[in-house]
Amino acid sequence: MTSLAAAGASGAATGANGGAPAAVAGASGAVAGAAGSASGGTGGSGGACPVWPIKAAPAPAEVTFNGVSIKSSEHDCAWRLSNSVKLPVTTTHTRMLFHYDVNGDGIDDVYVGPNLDDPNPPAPPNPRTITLLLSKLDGSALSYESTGCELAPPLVDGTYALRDLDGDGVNDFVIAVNNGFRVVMNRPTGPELTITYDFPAITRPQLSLRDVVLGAFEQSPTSELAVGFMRIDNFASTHSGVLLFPDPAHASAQAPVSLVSSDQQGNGFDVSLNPQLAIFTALPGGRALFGASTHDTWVYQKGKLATTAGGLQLGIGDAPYVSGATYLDLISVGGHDRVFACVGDKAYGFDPQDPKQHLTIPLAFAEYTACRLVDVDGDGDLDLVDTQLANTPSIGVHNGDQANGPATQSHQFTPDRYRAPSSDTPFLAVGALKGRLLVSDADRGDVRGFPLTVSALVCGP
Ligand SMILES: [Ca+2]
Ligand SMILES: [Ca+2]
Ligand SMILES: [Ca+2]
Ligand SMILES: [Ca+2]
Repeated sequence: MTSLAAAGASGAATGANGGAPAAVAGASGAVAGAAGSASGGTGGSGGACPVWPIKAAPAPAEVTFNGVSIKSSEHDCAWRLSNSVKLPVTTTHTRMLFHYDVNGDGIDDVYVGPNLDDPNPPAPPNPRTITLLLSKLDGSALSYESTGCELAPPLVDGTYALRDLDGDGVNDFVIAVNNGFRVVMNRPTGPELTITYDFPAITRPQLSLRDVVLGAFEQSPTSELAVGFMRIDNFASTHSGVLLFPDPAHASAQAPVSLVSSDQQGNGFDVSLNPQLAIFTALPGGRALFGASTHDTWVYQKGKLATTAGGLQLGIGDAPYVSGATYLDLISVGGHDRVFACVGDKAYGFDPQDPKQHLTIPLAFAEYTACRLVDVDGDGDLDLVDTQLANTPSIGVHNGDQANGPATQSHQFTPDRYRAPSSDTPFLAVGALKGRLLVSDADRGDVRGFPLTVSALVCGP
C-alpha cells in the first residue's frame, strides 16, 4: 500500500482503515459529543454520539463473533462466511452510513441512518437522525450494542466518505446530501462544518457520492479535495462529474473548480448519462488525478485537464480501454505503484505511462459487478473483493500478494441475503484484522424481515 493511498486515495482501502485513533493520544475531551453548541439539535433521547475517537487499545489477537473465532494469525485462508447476526437497530435505522473505531477498543463502530424509504421522514429543517452502534468486548466475545444517541447537525443523513483532510490522523466527513455536499471536520471540540455546496434547487434531487480523493492537483502544493458525484434531477436528467474544493479543512465560501462534468466540452459522446465520469483516482505521488468517462480517460494536474479521446488502451489484442472502468484505485505490486482498474469482467493493474505492462485478474462474476481493494485479512496486502449485485448477490475475495497483486483465483460465497451498503466499504475492521466483518444493509422493501446484519469472514472449512 502506498503512502498516497494511506493519505486518502479513493476506494475501500482508506475507508476501511477507520480513524487511526492512536494519533490522538492525550487529546482532551476525548469522547466529545457531536452536538457541541450546534443549534437546532435533534433532541435525541440518548444524547449526542461521540465522533472524536479515543485512543485504541490493542485489539485482542482473537475475537469471537457469533460463536466463531477470527484470529489475527489467519492469512491466505480459504474464506467462508459465518451466519449473519442482526444488529440491534430500530426498524427505522437500518442503513450503514460509515464506520470507524470511536470507543477505542480497536474494532469499528457503526453509524446507521434511516432506511432510504423511511415512510415518515422528518419535515425540513429537521434532519433525519443518525445513531451509533458500539462494539462491546466481553473477554474475547464481540457484540454490538445500540447507544440510543443521535448525531446532531452539522452531521446529517446522507452518503459518507471518510478521509483525513487535515492530516491529524482522524478521519473527517465528506457527505452528499440531497442537493449538495457538506464537509465536516472531526475536531476534538466537536464537528466543524467547513464546506456547504448546493446544486441549483430542484424538486426531487437525488445525489450520490462517487470517488473522493485528497491531493495537490493545482499548481501549488496545498491539498484540494476532489469529489465525484452523480445526480439525478427530478428523475428527468442525469449529471455526473468531479468538483475540486480548495483547502477543505478550513471554512470557506470559495467556489469549487468543476474539473469534468457530463456536459464537458469536447466530449461529443457525453449526452446526459455518463456514470463513469465520477470514477477516478490519484496517480502515484498525489499530484495528478486520473479518471475515466465512458469514452475518454482524463488527467488533471497543475491545474490543467488533458483528455485522451478514446481512452487509454490496455495491453494487446482485444484488451479493453480503461474508459470503460467501473473502479479505479492504486495498488503496489512488486514494489511498483500501479493504477488499478476494473473494466468489464476483469481487473487490471498498470503503469499509466506504459499501460501495456499490466497484471490481469479475471473477476469472480461477469456482470453487475462492483470492485473494492481492501486488506480483508490484515496481512498488509490489498485483496480484491468483487461483488455481484444482481438478484443473488455474491462476493469473491482474491487474496492479495505484495509481489504479484491480488490472486486470479477467488474464494466465492453467497450470503443468505445481502445488500451492499452505501458506505465506502461494507467491511468493518477488527483490529489488525481489517475487513473481517461484512455488513449487509437492510432491504428497502423488507426492513423487518431483513434488518442490518453482520457476518464474519472465517478462515477454514
Ligand atoms: Ca470500537
Ligand atoms: Ca482529520
Ligand atoms: Ca490481505
Ligand atoms: Ca495475502
